[in-house]
Amino acid sequence: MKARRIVTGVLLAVFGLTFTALSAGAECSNGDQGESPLDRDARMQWWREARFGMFIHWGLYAIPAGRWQGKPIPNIGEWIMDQANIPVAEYEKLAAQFNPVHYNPAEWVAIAKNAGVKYIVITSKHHDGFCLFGTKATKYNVVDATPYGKDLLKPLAEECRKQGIRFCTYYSIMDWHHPAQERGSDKHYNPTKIKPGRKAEYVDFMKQQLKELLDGCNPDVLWFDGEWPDWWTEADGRDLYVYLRKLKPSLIINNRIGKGRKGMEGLSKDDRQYSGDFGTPEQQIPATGLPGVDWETCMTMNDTWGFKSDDHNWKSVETLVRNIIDTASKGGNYLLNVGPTAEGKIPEPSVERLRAIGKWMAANGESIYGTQASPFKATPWGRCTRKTLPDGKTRLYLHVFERPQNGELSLPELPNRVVAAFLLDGGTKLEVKSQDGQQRIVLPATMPDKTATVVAVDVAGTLGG
Ligand code: FHN
Repeated sequence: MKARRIVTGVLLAVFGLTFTALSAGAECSNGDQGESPLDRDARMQWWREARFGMFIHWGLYAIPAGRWQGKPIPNIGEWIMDQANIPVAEYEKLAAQFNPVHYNPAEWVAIAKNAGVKYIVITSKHHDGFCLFGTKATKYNVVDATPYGKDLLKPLAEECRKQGIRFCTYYSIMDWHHPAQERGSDKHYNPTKIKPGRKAEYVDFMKQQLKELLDGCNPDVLWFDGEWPDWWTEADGRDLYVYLRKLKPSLIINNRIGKGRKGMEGLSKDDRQYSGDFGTPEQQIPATGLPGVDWETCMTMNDTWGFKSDDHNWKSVETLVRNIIDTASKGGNYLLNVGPTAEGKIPEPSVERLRAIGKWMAANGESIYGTQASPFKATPWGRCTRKTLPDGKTRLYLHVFERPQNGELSLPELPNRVVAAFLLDGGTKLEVKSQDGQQRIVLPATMPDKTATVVAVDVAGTLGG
């Protein structure tokens, strides 16, 4: 064990320096050698093109579902152990009640796929320490500790592969159950402290579980969280990043493996100096994207990540679709959460919204998938994304939220000549006028899709060229 730590230490010292040097040049270290910008682009390509993922927060917390000893517990459902200050021995008893008899991975993946989702990120172990996968590192897992008695992640991973969706998984560094960590205060587990002399033990525990997850489910992304306790450092994150990328060089890892998150904003211009491949704003969409920084915002559909029986504050379909558009227009990915019930059902209000999102994505997904950020500073009528077509032309996708009073879209910042404009859904051609040196697109009297009507605009040459 000690020898391994020395080797890791040396490895880190080398890669740590390499990583910093490389990240200054916007690359990341890749196991045994630096990663070139081309290699990084190739590794990130599917993720950048995907633009839309589904988050799944599932675990023992779905049993109390926001209530404890008959009382409603405030805040997000998956924090009930902390918010109700439930003793570990009491909370552990939930495992004996966990029996998701209605869990149907094929149904969950079909719901996601029909919504236009390209990747799923499911919790493998949240802060409460309960593992949704079979693990030799602890008995506190769904196989050993519940009447259900089967791994929950492997069948979902297999279904994702069958249906052409990328499987990814979430892992919390902070662990309210592991004996090497202790509660932060009398009233709260968060943020945990590491017990003296037991950090290496816990890091080894994590590395064992993460290797089990890679071997068992082969996730394409490892989505870390719970990195904020002060006993976890950026250097720890970098060591873990190098360890994981050596195990799976194509793996993508978020910036919460280290200390680069910057609160709920999730990313900053320094993002490339920290471990991890993408920034992680949470419950917010940055005002603008950050050139050269990959990022993904994660958001709930109501107000909680884990299921709460009394949280009915569901976002409208219009809000959810416009969030996808807004995020893509700034060069980011949108990770939309569902919190399944203890029985294994995705709540009906979530299913209804995902179905409606899927309808919009089926007609307009071309304007989201594989697009880059808007070239315009201001688009008062909505949002814009863009794509380079195989013939080298640039296609702009103008997502009209509010039809301008004069019925025209002006493109003052566009020096390129518009060669065609049409409604993406259905192909109806639109008139393009040039007036006072500005190109203007004449819109139909009523916009076919109140949520967002997409006007496709093909321009000659490269933008600004
Ligand atoms: O504390 C967690 C929370 O429960 C949830 O998992 C979110 C989702 O990104 N992450 C943390 C809060 O930032």
